Amino acid sequence: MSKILFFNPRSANSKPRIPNSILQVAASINNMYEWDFVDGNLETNPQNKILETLNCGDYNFFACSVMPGPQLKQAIVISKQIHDQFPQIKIIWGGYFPSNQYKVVLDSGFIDVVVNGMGDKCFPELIHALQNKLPLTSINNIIFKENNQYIKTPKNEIFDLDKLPAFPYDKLNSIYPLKKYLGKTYLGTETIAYHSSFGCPFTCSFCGIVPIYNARWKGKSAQGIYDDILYLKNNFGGNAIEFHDNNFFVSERRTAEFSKLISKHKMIWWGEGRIDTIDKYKDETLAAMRESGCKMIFFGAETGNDEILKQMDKGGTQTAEQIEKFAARLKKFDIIPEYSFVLGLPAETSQKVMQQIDNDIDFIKRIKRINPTAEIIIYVYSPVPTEGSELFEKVKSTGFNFPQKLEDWISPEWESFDLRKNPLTPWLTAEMVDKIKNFETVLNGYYPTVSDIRLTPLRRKIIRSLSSLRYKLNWYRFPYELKLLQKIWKYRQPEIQGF
Ligand code: B12
Ligand code: SF4
Repeated sequence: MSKILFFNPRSANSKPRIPNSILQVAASINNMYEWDFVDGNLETNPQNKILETLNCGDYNFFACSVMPGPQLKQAIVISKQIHDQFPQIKIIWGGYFPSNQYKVVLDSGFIDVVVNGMGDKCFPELIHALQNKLPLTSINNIIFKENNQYIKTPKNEIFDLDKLPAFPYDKLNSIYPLKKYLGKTYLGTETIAYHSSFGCPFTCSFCGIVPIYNARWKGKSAQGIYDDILYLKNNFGGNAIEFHDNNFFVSERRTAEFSKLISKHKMIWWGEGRIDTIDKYKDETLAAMRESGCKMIFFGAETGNDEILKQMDKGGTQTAEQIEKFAARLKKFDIIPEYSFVLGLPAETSQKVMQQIDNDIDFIKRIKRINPTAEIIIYVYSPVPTEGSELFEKVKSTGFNFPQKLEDWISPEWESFDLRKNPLTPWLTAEMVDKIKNFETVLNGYYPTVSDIRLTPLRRKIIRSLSSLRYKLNWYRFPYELKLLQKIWKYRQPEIQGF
């Protein structure tokens, strides 16, 4: 009987979250195959731990979850070493990075199969087929290479989440105490990470979800979510919930039902949603959400430019005016809107790119005037290969190219690219990138994020008064004094590390 070793590469420097990607795939084979798990977030040397585990000779599969960014570092180095040292072990990658970048992954020569999107049904089928040397072509949701051709099998619809097997939380707890995953965050002292839906009904042209789920969304029932949360809370602890869905709030009915169910437990909760969706919610739903513990919601505000919004937000109805009004509306309900902006999109001329950046900076300041509690997250635009989208075609026409070799993704420049901090895009000059980053530094100084729980009131006061003149006079250049303080105080940026 062969065994599977799952690996979750390190994704954050602190506060490990419940590894939902691994739990969900492990649930699909839990009663069929033996498996073990190594979490790079909880091991000082995961490479040694993995090699030692594989040395026993019982394992035939190494199954790794990969999202863009720092996870790639351990994923690439360790997978390559396994391939060299244990050539009989099949290496399977799943998650957003291999699903979107399958060519570079399969061309590496050391990854055998990519799981494209949800792994629940295909993973057990894949293990069975590989074990018995059966053809893979009849298995949906996978990509592999045969005779130098990429074989991309058809996609399944999103599964009914209420019918999928329960997560093996107890087994996880026997490997790593589950308590270790319940981090202290802005939301609570023991924060549960939960993922309650797949996909998204929209098709924003910059988004890595679109190529995988093609504007489909399916959510677990409110009762199902509630039961899982209660199971975790009663067995392992938890007083807050961080919903990891791409778009938690698609169904107002589900949100309202969940709010009603969870309200008696006084758990603070947070999720990601769309402004144009939640703006349609009834006042009573918003009130019930806040009453039940929904303290903050993350929104892709993206930009204050209606023309760009249209270009980005195909199928959506979001406008600059609505972004402003909605910030004011949420203030009435005491829900903090966490608005994320994407600056530095391509335009016909360099002047136009700079103009867009300046306009967005003004717009962000306007939002802060309307609702000073609004949290602002700034990303520099990093293209995602959404083949055929208007925006991606525009990007390609500027000569932009993704790395051609898997190892290149872990070079420092591409790592920063993944973190949407250094775009490597030909239309953005150093001056533009500096302007965005310097504004971000000053903004974070004048309005430090509430989600950094280590930042004491005194530190907040000091950094706010230090950045006050800069912020008011629009003087963002060379904010070295603020950068230094943020470095010394290890200012936590929620866009990179989460809460
Ligand atoms: C949690 C999370 C984080 C956490 C990681 C915490 C941790 N666990 O250690 C933090 C906050 C650190 C983070 C950071 C980033 N993240 Co992140 N993150 C997520 C988030 C919200 C949830 C992931 C999750 O648990 N999903 C739940 C599971 C059940 O779903 P799943 O992963 O899709 O798994 C299914 C399939 O993909 C597949 N599968 C997944 N893994 C595997 C493995 C195997 C072997 C198999 C067979 C199948 C398989 O099967 C699963 C079950 O069907 C996702 C959004 C999302 N909704 O998934 C974004 C997401 C993955 N992140 C994303 C990004 C871009 C980042 C950043 C790079 C962004 C940034 N600018 O800072 C950073 C840097 C990453 C890093 N530090 O490594 C993007 C990726 C998009 C893309 N272009 O590919 C996503 C999709 C968010 C988004 N909407 O844009 N992230
Ligand atoms: S609403 Fe969010 S998750 Fe949905 S397509 Fe747009 S950016 Fe992606």
